[in-house]
Amino acid sequence: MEISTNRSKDLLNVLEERIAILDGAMGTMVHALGLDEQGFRGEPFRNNERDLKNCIDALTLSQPDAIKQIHTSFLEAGADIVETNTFGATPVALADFGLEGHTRELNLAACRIAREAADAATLKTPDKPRFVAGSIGPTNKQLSIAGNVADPGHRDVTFDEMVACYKAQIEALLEGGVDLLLAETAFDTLVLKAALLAIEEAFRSTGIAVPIMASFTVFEGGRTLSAQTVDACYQSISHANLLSAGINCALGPEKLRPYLADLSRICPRMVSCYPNAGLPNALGGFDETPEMMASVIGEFARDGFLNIVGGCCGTTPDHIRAIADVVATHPPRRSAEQPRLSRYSGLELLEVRPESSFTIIGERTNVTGSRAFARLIKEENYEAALSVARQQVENGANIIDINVDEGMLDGPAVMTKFLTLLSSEPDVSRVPIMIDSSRWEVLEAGLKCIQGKGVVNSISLKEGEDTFLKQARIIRHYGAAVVVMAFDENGQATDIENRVAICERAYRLLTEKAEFPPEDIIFDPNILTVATGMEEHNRYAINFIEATRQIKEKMPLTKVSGGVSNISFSFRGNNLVREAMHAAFLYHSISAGLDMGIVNAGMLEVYQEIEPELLERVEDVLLNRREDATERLVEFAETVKGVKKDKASNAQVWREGDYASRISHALVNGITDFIEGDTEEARQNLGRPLHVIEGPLMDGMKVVGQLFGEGKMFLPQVVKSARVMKRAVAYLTPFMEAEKDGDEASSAGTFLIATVKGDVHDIG
Ligand code: THG
Repeated sequence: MEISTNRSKDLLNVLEERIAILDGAMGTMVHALGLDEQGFRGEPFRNNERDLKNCIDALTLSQPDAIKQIHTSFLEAGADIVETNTFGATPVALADFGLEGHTRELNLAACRIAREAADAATLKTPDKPRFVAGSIGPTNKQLSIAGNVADPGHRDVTFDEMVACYKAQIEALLEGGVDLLLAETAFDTLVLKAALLAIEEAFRSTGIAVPIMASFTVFEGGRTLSAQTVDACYQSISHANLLSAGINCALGPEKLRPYLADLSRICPRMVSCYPNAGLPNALGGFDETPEMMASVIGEFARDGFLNIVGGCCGTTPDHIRAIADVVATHPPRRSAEQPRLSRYSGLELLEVRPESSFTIIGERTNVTGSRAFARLIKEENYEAALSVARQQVENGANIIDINVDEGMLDGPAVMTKFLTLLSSEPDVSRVPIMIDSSRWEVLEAGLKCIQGKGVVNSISLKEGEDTFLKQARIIRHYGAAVVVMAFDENGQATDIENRVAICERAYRLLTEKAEFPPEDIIFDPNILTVATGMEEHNRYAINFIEATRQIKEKMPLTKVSGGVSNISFSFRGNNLVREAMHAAFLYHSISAGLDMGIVNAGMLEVYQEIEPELLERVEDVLLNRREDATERLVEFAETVKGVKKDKASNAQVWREGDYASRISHALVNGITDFIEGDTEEARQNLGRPLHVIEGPLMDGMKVVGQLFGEGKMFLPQVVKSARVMKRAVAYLTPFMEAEKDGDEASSAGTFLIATVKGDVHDIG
């Protein structure tokens, strides 16, 4: 919705010109003014039996003049924006004090008080209009974190309950005349997402739309309480139509600096920051003086991090005055143009850049794709089922695909349960989640459980445009990306023209009618089984590859993905052949532009290492190179049936080469079993340990680098190579130390080397 109030538009004008000043802490002032327990009580709460101490929101009704005085003192100190006294005025938070029935009354009254104070200040200085922000706190409930450590699958409230709860508050704030809304101190992004959805709903129900600020809270290490990094957190809410994103509370200004710098760099919106006056001291007080705070915040302004600034816990009108003075001489931040990349998030950000290597989506957490996972889910052995997810991530999955579609299971309930448990596993929920189902109810249930920016897998035009658009809009509201299958009213597309045409039609609908950014669209032009013996299936692989090429050419910002293991269903039970087919199919598809694929992350084969005869027969099938391709591959498959794809078992062959070729083989295939013996042999031949590193080890790594560059190896395999390299170097280290000892006089000097975040060296 368009911004509907004139004052809100005035605010946008102010923000064009300068850094706007937000007020300081309400709670600190309440204590400073000595609004004691009586103050919390008073009318109309005289008969309330609950302990109202610390229910600051109740003061709006029992001490309205004092609250107004606090607003006025911040306005006099230079604040452009004052926040309503409604941080805890949601039904769930008020329920702690038995005041949930007063939600509407408290919010309306808080708006009236703040409005009066702001309007009086505007009258005094008409050239400096003042604004009221409706404060929306995080509540006392969490959705991504279990309230009870003993029961990580339990939540006190549901996502839908949180949306309804927030909506009750927000409707009152909008009717009360706020100029903007501020969802603040978010430490669980799923709760923040609920607030943002409630805001949209409240805009529609009241017909009033105002700018939205979102502000989250990070702790030491730069993560929210639910463990998301700042960039992952921003990505989770990047779909919302926000005025600003920012950080407030917890750490005090100095410790927020690196996280604010991160946010400022990646955020295409305005950026806000209102820190505490330092970390709380032993008595729960805050020690930073106005001068201390202002000096750090002045640096933030100078460095171009800020559009809106103020104070959180412990900040007084003096702090706000000092902050307003120090930022007055600096222009507001101008956000840099962001490249249009596909970005997803779990606890951490996943960014797919044009130069990124292939993105691996783990397939094993799928009840139809893994008998083991299906059994665990049916037995409700969630702990072991979670470890299937963990293995996928350990084996290099960048995203995990989760599918619980099975006739006997209650899909929405099982999806909810599994995702809820998963959110308590930081080593797994680090990566973004792909919610995989052919049932809409399951997809929607999944969307309500993930705090990151995930992917919905999938929707299609199977049931026509109306259903497609309706689902797409809902997915967009939750901020997820989407997989679109090349399927329409006439069925699944198999020829190239249809695969591409359906994707183009879906693209137009999504971008023109559902406000989907192209970079959030992932096309799946159908990976279908080949070598089935049916002639009409012979072109399935080659058609997928060609369709991928055309889709990427026509819609370059979108991504293309597919379920890779589908290609080889004809060879079920014969993993040697299946893995060779996957490696070859991936190699050709990636050359054509395939960005990501659902694969068994632990089982990827190196293209270069496929036995030449098998590779030829596999490629004959995939590329449809000869009439008898299927027969010839089946024939070959018969000869290797039951052969374990265990690399050590065909050790004899590669063990016969010289040490250099053995070392190279070990590095490319990630085999650690013999590396120490081979390294020793090289050392004896070459004399010095350094010569081994600079010779056969580096030569082997060069091969790895080249294969990686050509798309014939993937990151998880390179990580294994790195492991082999590390073992070899560890073996050589004592020999190098010994050489050094014999050479007392000389010093090698110190060499300091750094790498940037996100660089490939992160893989270790
Ligand atoms: N496109 C999209 N999503 C998808 C698919 C797709 N999701 C599901 C599927 N296809 C991709 N996932 C798998 C997962 C496993 C297997 C195939 C595809 C598989 N599993 C072994 C089998 O069936 O032989 C199971 C062996 C075992 O039990 O361990 O092959 O195309 N968008």
